[in-house]
Amino acid sequence: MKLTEISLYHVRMPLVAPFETSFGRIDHRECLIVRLEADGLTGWGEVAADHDPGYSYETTGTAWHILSEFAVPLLLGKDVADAKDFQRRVAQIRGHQLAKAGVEMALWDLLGKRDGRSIRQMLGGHRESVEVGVSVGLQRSPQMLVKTVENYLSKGYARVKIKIKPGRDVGDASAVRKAFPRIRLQVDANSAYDLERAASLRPLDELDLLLIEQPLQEDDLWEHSRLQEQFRTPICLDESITTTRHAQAALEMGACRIINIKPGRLGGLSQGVEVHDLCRARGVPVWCGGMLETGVGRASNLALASLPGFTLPGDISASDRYYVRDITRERFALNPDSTIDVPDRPGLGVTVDERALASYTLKRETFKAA
Ligand code: OSB
Ligand code: MG
Repeated sequence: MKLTEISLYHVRMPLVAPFETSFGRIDHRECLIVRLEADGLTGWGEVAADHDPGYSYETTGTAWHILSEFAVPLLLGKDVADAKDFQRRVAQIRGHQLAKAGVEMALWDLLGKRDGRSIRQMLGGHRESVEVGVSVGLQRSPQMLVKTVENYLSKGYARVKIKIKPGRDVGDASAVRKAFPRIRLQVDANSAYDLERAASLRPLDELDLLLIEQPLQEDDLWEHSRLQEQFRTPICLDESITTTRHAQAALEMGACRIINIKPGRLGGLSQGVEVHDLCRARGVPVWCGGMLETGVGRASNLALASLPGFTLPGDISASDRYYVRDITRERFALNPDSTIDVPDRPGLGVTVDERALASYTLKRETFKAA
């Protein structure tokens, strides 16, 4: 489709509650929203980078720079056939997966609207609703954590992930396990440990956790493989897996037994499907991670998570877990069986509320083909 107009929005939205991880605490989330125009149609995408380089080196600032200076000139006025063609065109931009993924998402939305097909259909997803859980940030105390978890359980979430960091790991996880002996529980360290310090996590192996997510540094595939040998609980990698090659290497060297697939971190939905296919062929379970997305990114995650290899619940919670007012007219609700419905209208299947979007926009720029 010939891209006649590309707009970038730098957005900042208040969260319903602060979210704290081993890399920091936020009460607002930033992102970039991408809008593509082609053949009289509009496609929307979301760049999941945040303000600070805590989770990834990418930020809303770097994404703005990379997209406006390098990606837009490669794409504007060009006839982009599909995601593969898009990836070929932006291949000369090294890294910056979150930035690329936001544009690829908008392209999928356009292609789906042109063809009258949902992204789920285009990707070959077979589920109409997907199992989800909730990611709970660090709380002031283990008691507060148990209360917060209880509140989410009462809303119907059947799987809980808690964030951990040194000094707030075994105690927090044990308190939750003791209060709720039967729930599906997992932990996420966001790279807060080194191999030596991670030895203190050994008691986690007795808590019947689904997985331990990203304990070590993101470039430490080898050390994750050493750590996995010491644990019965599967290690799951998030930050470490930014390409299909990394996924392959991680599995070959036993650095993890489960992969968290975030299409943003991998550079796009097409790359998310690639890692899914690789894992499925090897019998490795995957699940869809989250980045506190708006309704735009949430719709994309739901479509991806409808693929058959996503056998563990995703970090895709209901809209009201994140935002009082979202930028899509559709709000995603939790079904009583801890699932969320996958949009079935063409493209992402959501409508952007442009007034809400404008109210959160710090900066906007539109590039038009000559
Ligand atoms: O590590 O999975 C993570 C949010 C922002 C950045 C990284 C992560 C997260 C979450 C929240 O855990 C998942 C969600 O509910 O969107
Ligand atoms: Mg994570």
